[in-house]
Amino acid sequence: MPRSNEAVEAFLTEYADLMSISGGDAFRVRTYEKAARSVGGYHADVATLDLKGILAIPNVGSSIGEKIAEFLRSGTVHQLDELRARIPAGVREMISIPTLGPKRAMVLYRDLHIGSVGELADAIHSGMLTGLKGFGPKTEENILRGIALMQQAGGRVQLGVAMDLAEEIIGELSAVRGCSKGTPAGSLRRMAETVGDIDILVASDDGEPVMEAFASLSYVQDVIGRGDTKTSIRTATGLQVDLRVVSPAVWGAALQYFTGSKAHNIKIRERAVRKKLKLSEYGLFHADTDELIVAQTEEEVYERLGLPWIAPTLREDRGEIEAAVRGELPALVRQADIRGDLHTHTDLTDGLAPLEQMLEAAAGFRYAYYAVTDHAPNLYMQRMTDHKMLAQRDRLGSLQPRYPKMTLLHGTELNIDPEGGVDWGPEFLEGFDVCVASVHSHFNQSKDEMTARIVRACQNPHVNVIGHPTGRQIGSRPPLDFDLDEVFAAAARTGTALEINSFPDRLDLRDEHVMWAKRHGVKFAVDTDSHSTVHLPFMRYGIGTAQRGWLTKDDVINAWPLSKLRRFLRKGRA
Ligand code: DGT
Ligand code: CA
Ligand code: CA
Ligand code: ZN
Repeated sequence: MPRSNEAVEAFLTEYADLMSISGGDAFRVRTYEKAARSVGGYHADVATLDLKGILAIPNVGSSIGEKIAEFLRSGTVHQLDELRARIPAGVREMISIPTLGPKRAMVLYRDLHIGSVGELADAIHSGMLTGLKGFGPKTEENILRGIALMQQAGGRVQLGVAMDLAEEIIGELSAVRGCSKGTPAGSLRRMAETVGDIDILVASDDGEPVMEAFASLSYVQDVIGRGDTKTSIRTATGLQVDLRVVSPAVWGAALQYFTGSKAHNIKIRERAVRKKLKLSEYGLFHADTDELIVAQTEEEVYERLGLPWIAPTLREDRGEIEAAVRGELPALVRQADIRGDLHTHTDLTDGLAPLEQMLEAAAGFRYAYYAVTDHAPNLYMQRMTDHKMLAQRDRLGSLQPRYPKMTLLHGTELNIDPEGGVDWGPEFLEGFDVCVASVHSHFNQSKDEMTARIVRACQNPHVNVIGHPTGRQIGSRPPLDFDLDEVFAAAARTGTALEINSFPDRLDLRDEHVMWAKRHGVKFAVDTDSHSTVHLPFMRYGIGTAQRGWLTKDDVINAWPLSKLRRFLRKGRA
C-alpha cells in the first residue's frame, strides 16, 4: 500500500477519534472513518492526485478532500492540530486502548477527570468505575486486557508496516553510487509477525555516501548513532532503522549474521567452534590462523559448516539446524507455488472495490483460480441477501470469458454462530464452489463452548476453510480461547482447511500454531481476505507465516491444481 495513503488514513482516523472524544457529531465522525478506510484501500497513490482526483475517491467529499490536499501539501492539517492541542496527550493515548474507544474515553475524562492510561488502570483497580453507566465488571476486565495488549506490543510494529518502509528506504539507497545491493535483515527478513526495529544491509565499497543518503532521508526524525559501518535513525513514528554497510566481498557472512535470530546464530557459531572455525559478520575463519575461508555468500558459509542453506523464515532455533544436519529441511512453499486466493471480498459487502476491479487485479497475479467470498447474511450490517448472492454468481459467470486462464470460483464467508451453525442450509450452500466460515461475534464464550463451536463448524460438510481461526488482531484483539489440539484434530479429520490469513494485522493462524496444526495433518489455505485491490499483495506475508510454520506446497490447498483442490472442497460429498 502506498505510504501516503497510509499516512492519510492515519490522520483521518485520528481526526475522527479526536472529534468523537470532544463530543463531535456522530454522523460526521462516521463520515471521516469511512473516508479513512477508502483512502487506505484506494488503488492509486493519493500523493499523485490533484484535488479532482482526490474527490473521486469513494466517501471523500469536498471538506475531507480539502483536508487531504492540505495534508499532502504541508504535512499537517490545522483543524487536527487544534484538536490535538485541546485534548491532553494522556487522553489521546487512552483512545488507542483497543478495547476502550473514543466515546468511553471521553466519558472518563469529562466525568472523572481520568487523563492517562496509568490513571485509568488505577481507577479500575481501586473500584472508581464501579456503578458508572456503561462500565460493568466485564467492560472493566476488557479495558484492562486492552491496556495489557497495548503494553505487550511495546513499540513493536507489524510486519507489513516495517516491510513497506524498509523497501522504500532500500529503493532510495540503491540509487546511491557504489551501492551494489541492499536487503532487509533481522526479524524483517525472517518475516516475523512484528518487528522491534528495521535492519537493512547494503553492499558497497564506499560506505560514506550511503550513510549520508540514509541520514538525510525524509523519514528521519533523529539520527541515533552514526559510524562508518552502522548508522541508526528513528522515524517520526518512533521506529528505529539500523543500516549496515559492508563490502560486497563479505556480503554472505554479514547477511547471515544480521539476519539472526540470535538463537539460531548462537547454535551456528557453536557448530563452527566445534569444527575449529570462527564465524563473524566478516566471514568464516580458521580459529587458529585467522585465515579467511568464505564470506561472499550465505550458501558458502552454511556449506562450509556442513549444512545446506537454511531459509531465513526457518532461522528461529525451532529444530531447523538439526533438520538441516539430517538433510530433512522441508521444501518450503513459495509465493510462486500459489495458484489462487480463496478468501476475498468486493463492495457487495464491506470490500472497497467492485467485482470487476478485484478480478482485473487478481489476473495480474497470474492465478489459475480466484474465489470471491463476500459475507453471508448473519453479519447483519453487511445486508447480504440470497438474491444478491445469486445475482453476484451470475455476474461472475458472465465475467468468466474475460479470464480464460483464471477459473472464477463463487464462494462466501459464512458466520459461525454461537452453536457452530452457519448462515444457510445445505441446499443453498451446495451452490457455492467454496465456503470459508469464521467467528465474527460472541468472542467471549467459555473455552469448552468455543471449542465445540469451531469443531462443529468443521463437521459441516460444506465448510471448507475456517477463516482467521483464532480471531486475534495483533496488538488489538486477543485470540479466541479454544482447545487448539481438539480443533486441529477436527480440521484434519473432516478435511477442513485452516486459514493462514495474510492480513498483516492478523497473520492467523500464527507461525507456531501452523507448525502445531501440521503435526495433526491439517491442510491450510493461505488467503489474503482482501477488501481492496491493494490487499492482494499481502499474500507474501501469509507465505512468510506458512514458511515459518514449515509448510510445503503439499500442505497448502491453494498451491494445488484446480482438479485436486476441487476434490478437497467436496469433503467426501457425492
Ligand atoms: P527485533 O528487531 O527485535 O524484531 O529482532 P531482530 O532479530 O531483528 O534483532 P536485532 O535487530 O536486535 O538484531 C538483528 C540481528 O543481528 C539479530 O537477529 C542477530 C544479529 N545481532 C545483533 N546483535 C547481536 C549480538 O549482540 N549478538 C549476536 N549473536 N547477534 C546479534
Ligand atoms: Ca531488528
Ligand atoms: Ca536492529
Ligand atoms: Zn473475510
